[in-house]
Amino acid sequence: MKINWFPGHMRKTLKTLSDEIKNIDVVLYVLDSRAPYSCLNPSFIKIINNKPIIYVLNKADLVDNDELKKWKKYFDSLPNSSTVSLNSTISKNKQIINAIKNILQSKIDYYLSKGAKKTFRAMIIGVPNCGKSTLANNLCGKAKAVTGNKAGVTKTKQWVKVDTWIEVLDTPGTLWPSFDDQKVAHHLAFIGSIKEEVLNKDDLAIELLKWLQENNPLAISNRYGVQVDDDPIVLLETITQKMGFKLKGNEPDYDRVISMIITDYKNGKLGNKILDKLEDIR
Ligand SMILES: Nc1nc2c(ncn2[C@@H]2O[C@H](COP(=O)(O)OP(=O)(O)OP(=O)(O)O)[C@@H](O)[C@H]2O)c(=O)[nH]1
Ligand SMILES: [Mg+2]
Repeated sequence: MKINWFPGHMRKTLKTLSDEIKNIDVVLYVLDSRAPYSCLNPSFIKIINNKPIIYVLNKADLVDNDELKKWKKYFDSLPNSSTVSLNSTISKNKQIINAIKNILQSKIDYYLSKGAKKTFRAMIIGVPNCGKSTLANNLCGKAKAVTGNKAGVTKTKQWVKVDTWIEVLDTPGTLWPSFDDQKVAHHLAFIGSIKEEVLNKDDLAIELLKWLQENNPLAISNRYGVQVDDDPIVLLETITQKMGFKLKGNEPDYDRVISMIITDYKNGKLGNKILDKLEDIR
């Protein structure tokens, strides 16, 4: 399955980010903790242009904590940045605000010493569906931005006031013109960052089963109560039989099972192993 998804609106969003960056004090770079490396958009490096970055390892509740700690250590080692891991669906999270204060400390002190009032601006960026709007809502304590578990919910930029001294810019999710590494594309598809309409769902489910068989077979047997076979196609048949999903005429309803597997993974129901591997970082 070859995946590519870079519609015109994403190119437009990248232009918007480039235009906005000059007014931005800090970038909140949101990553889905299930695939933190795959969520790194190569188009962002040039746009960010040396502004301080807070890497937000979001959806931390969906992954194994020990594994995530190793990833946090990796992101902590990157220059001019800090890292926070969190579940941004839980309200009133102060970690990000503290991280912003820390990273902007000298700038904040400078304005304080001048007795000047300054509104600092943070820009939230990330691939589709990683939780940018949820984070914006978390920071302001209100459901100002629309959220949803599919790619491409946010259509335009939106400023959100967080406090007297800080506002954040929520932006639409963006990918990049082509995936050199299809493993990255698959991981992004598993976590719901690629619009389902452009994916071959059969292939996606098979790829996902293959990954789970190799890396977390228990997640499949626990969820569907089946023995995990070596061949993902056989496994798909076994799960279909076990679920008893049937079409008219008693034919097995593979499409329903395929949709179920994809949705289950997206909703964190198929284990908490991180898809990316630290040794794959290039
Ligand atoms: N479990 C869990 N779910 C989360 C977290 N953050 C966001 N979500 C869910 O992830 C889905 C996507 O969240 P959004 O905030 O709409 O994502 P987005 O990055 O703004 O997506 P686009 O606007 O499409 O780019 C929603 O169903 C959220 O409830 C989190 O920390 N943990
Ligand atoms: Mg959004």
